[in-house]
Amino acid sequence: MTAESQAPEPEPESAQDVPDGAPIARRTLLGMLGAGAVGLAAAPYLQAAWEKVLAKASQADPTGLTGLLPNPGGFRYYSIVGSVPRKGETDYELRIDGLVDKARTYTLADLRALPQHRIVHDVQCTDGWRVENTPFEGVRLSDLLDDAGVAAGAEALRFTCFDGAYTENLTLDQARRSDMLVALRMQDAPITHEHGGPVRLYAAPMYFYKSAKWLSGITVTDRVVPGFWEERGYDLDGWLDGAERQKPAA
Ligand SMILES: Nc1nc2c(c(=O)[nH]1)N[C@H]1C(S)=C(S)[C@@H](COP(=O)(O)O)O[C@H]1N2
Ligand SMILES: [Mo]
Repeated sequence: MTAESQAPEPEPESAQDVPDGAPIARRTLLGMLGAGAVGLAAAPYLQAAWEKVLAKASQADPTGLTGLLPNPGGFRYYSIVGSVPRKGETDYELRIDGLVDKARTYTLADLRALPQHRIVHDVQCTDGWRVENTPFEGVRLSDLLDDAGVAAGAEALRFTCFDGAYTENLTLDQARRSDMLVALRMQDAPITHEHGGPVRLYAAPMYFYKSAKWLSGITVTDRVVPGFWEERGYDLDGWLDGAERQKPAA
């Protein structure tokens, strides 16, 4: 199934579900959200609640207009599909397969039992927004690759997501850097559903589109397979700056 066949058609005047369940015209919804932002900008303790409203609204918004609403926390919420199932303790799994000696499946508890690494780095989207000094924490991709054992002929990794649509890729050399994480925590708390929890990729030295949310699969491949945005013109390598790729990560 392709992402395009799943994408809802834009319906600018259609009714939308809002958090209280009442149908409301999109224009009204956006108006309400805009009005809410004015007060919230001055009340940092409401930031988390506001981010949830933004995330909820953007999931019901095929036009992407909610991405234009102000968010003092800096993050925008992206999903190429309208709704994503929630997964957690009992039903989350990460599968590693393809060109490996031993395919493996990890639960959240399995992932937590492995050595955790914390990285603080700026997050940068190609759309221009940036969030500085954002901590992410989780398991190194290289540790998972060592666990599975990379087989002869392996060149790259293909990431798949339980939204059923998004894909990403890294070369094997990129994936082995110490700043490539299978992240369980963001901003020193478990990753929220809105930010791609319970597990997302965090490719620290690259633009944020490389950091696949709702990560569910890692397939080791014999070549780079372009991901969702790469098929639409983005660079295969999402390096944040030219210098960074030269220096090996600490
Ligand atoms: N599964 C999935 N992962 C994704 C995306 C997406 O739409 N779906 N968008 C990417 C882009 S372009 C960005 S900037 C970040 C946004 O992460 P955030 O929603 O936590 O801010 O997720 C990346 N990973
Ligand atoms: Mo992005």
